[in-house]
Amino acid sequence: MAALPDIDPQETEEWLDALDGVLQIEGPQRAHYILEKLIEKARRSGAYLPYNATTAYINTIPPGQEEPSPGDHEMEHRLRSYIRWNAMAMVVRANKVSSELGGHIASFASAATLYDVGFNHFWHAPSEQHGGDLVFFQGHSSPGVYARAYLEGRISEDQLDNFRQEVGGKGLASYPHPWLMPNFWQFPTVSMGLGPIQAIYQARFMKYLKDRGLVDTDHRKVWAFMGDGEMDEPESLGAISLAVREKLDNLIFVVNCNLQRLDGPVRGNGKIIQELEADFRGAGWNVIKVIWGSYWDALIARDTAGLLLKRMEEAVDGEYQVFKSKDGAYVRKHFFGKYQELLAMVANMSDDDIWRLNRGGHDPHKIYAAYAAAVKHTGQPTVILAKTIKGYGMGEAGEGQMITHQQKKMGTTSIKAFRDRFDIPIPDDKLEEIPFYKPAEDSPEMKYLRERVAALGGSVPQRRTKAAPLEVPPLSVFEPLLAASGEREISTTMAFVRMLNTLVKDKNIGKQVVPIVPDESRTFGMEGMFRQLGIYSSVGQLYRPEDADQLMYYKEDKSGQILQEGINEAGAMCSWIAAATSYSTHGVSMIPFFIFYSMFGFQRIGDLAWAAGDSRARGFLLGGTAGRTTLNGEGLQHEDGHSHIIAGTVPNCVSYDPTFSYEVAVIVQDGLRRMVKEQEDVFYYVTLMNENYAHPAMPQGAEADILKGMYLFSEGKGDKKAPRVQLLGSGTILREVIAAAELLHEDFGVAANVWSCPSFNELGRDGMAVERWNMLHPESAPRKSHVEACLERHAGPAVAATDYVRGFAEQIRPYVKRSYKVLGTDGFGRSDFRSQLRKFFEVDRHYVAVAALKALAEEGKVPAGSVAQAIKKYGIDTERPSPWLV
Ligand SMILES: Cc1ncc(C[n+]2csc(CCOP(=O)(O)OP(=O)(O)O)c2C)c(N)n1
Ligand SMILES: [Mg+2]
Repeated sequence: MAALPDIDPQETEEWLDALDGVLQIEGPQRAHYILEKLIEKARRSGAYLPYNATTAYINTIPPGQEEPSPGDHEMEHRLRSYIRWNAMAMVVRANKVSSELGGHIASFASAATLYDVGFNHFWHAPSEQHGGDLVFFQGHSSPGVYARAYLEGRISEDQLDNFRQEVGGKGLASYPHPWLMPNFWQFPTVSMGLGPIQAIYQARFMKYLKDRGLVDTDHRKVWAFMGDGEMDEPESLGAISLAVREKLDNLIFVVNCNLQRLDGPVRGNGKIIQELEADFRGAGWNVIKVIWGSYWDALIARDTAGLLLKRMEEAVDGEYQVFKSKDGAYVRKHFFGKYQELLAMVANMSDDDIWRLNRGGHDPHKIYAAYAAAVKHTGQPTVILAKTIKGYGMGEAGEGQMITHQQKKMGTTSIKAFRDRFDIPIPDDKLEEIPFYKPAEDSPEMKYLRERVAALGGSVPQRRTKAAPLEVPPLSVFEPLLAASGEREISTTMAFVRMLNTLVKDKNIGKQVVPIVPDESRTFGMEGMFRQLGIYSSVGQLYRPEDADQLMYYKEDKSGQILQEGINEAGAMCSWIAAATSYSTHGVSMIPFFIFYSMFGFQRIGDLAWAAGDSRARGFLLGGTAGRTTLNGEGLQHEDGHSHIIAGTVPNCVSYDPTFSYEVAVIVQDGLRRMVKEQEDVFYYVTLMNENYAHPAMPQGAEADILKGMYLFSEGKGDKKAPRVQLLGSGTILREVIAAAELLHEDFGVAANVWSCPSFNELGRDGMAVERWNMLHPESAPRKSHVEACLERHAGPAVAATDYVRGFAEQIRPYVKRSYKVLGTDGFGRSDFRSQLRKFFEVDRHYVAVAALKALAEEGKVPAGSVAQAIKKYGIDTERPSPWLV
């Protein structure tokens, strides 16, 4: 607007007068209608009027329309001041002892009022009357949340003094970690961007639970707090359009716009609030800007010529930061001083008065009005953009300063100024200790605090650790998968889909199953489920699908069970986390199965998988069409040879690479038992393949060893004198291993046992645990790892081959306790026939046989010549470069 000249002010005035008339007599709705009509008319007449998603740099809610807070403002101010003090004190005290542990003061200092208004008036704890609101706290504002819990009597002084000392379980977690404080924190947020995107999908999942008649989630809100710097993470903004499409009016984002991130300003040369307004408004959110505090109201009311607004819009965030790091005189000179008229406007204000001109995010009245409007808003999600000051109250120790984010120390002068500014009743001679402050139990403040907590049904945050256990079907219901497939050739993906089909029909848990797909159902042969279960859509199906006359048509339904997330692994993972933690957040266990291309799983959304571990998620992740050489035609970006390695790094992720349908059945059934019945806080990652082959029947009694990760699949043929070797394998490469055993027997008279190892990861963990125990109990009879227990009665060197990098099977080397050769698919994948790829990566039957012969030759069990003979016989090129180098 500022760029367009006013060529006829009188005409402008006439139009504005007319609008004023409409506003006064008929109200804003009518004015909006007329304006839209005018714009439409202009556009239809061919005028180019670009859409402008930003509004003036003032509060969205004008003073006259602010809903007043019913609270006792004096009382709340005092309590908030104590919380500010204690939050600061816990960090400064910890850093007096040693600066090793860190902590943050400035972020919560800027957000204290934003949290306080929520705690006092909006956030319901789970109770008989209310399901509980869900709050995603900004991770590094955790000291403020602890400080409030301390006043509420939930946390002791001793715990505050053990901030960030988590070892031993007595201290407080650095950030919100359900893993470390399972009764307190609900959502891990500190990896920037994961809070916002998880909050969106949580709000959506609550609508899903309601629409499916599983949980009444009405009247519950999801509140997500985030930093303005955090909004630069693609995850923060990447899913905001879903929130609009799904009309998530149960979702409220609060962006603390303190204009700074860690290194410096978020948008020194621009305005983060205006930029975010355009992003969110453009996506269709209800945007509420809380820029200026009440002390500005009178000035803004007098700004009829719009010069103050012009100055507000001219100043960039870099300048706003500087203003609040200085004083009133500086603001007078450099902000108002730019125009004589503005200087005149503040002429009768003292420098202190000017300094008191507050920002919206520090004004409880403005914040209350924004929150009240947000919770009442229907049909759209709301974002509140609140302008604050980073390091508010820290004074010369950091307020508005570049370094403030990492300031963990405050000198005595700053501490004293802080005490005076917030009126904390601590005498001068005690300041040195920076003691925590809590009013007497029978003080009016503490009574008020208890009343507020009681009115909202209890304390926030709090986390449930268990839900009612569900009855899990016995393994026998999957009988068809345990028997041999005979002539029929199927893939493990097909076996899994059959199992899922049985599960969704189960009368005890069928309804709890949540199949989640990122536009990949047809790839996995799951399209039959579209019609059978329906694809969840909050509006049902507003069109007749193209394939409506087909048996398995594309059915969208308001009570649909499948979550079809589109090409969006991160969003789908967030839906999965919401479902996988439903036992805790909603008190009802759900059983999510998220099936995705394994390459676009852990590698793509690994940080969310890590957060899922922290969240104590329970559910199944299925890496479909897995394996470097098994998903064969897709090439380098698709063919996964390392997702198991990443899965193995998440401590409570149990992962398997099964070969046969009975292994899939045993693993999934036991996973259900552990997660849904026993309520263990683990989740499962299972890789599934698309290679079709015949499946044998389950060997008698193999279940327990399948779950441990290794069992004897077949004994080697040959008499007592035959050289012996132990062959290990997993996934489809196990079939190459089985073939190698045949070759070894037929071509070289070697007796090869074949061990199926559905989980090298679990074998590795078991081995580590046993080795550790033995080290610490030197005088007890040593325990044996499962690998050792399996192999001890079977002589001969061992060879392992998988469709994953060597590191996968290498994990068990210390427990094999004999010569051990490992083959794997290190290197970039590529497209070709499976047989070509297995040869390329040197994991096919011929390489397994050669590796076995080499191991036997090294031990003198076969002549060295037989290795050379095999190389020649199997046509192996000994001079080709290593596959991981080409
Ligand atoms: C993914 C990720 N990257 C980097 C960090 C490190 N980090 C923690 S806080 C912070 C700055 C945060 O700035 P902002 O989001 O504006 O929050 P404020 O503290 O200003 O409220 C950074 C870079 C992180 N926690 N997560
Ligand atoms: Mg910030």
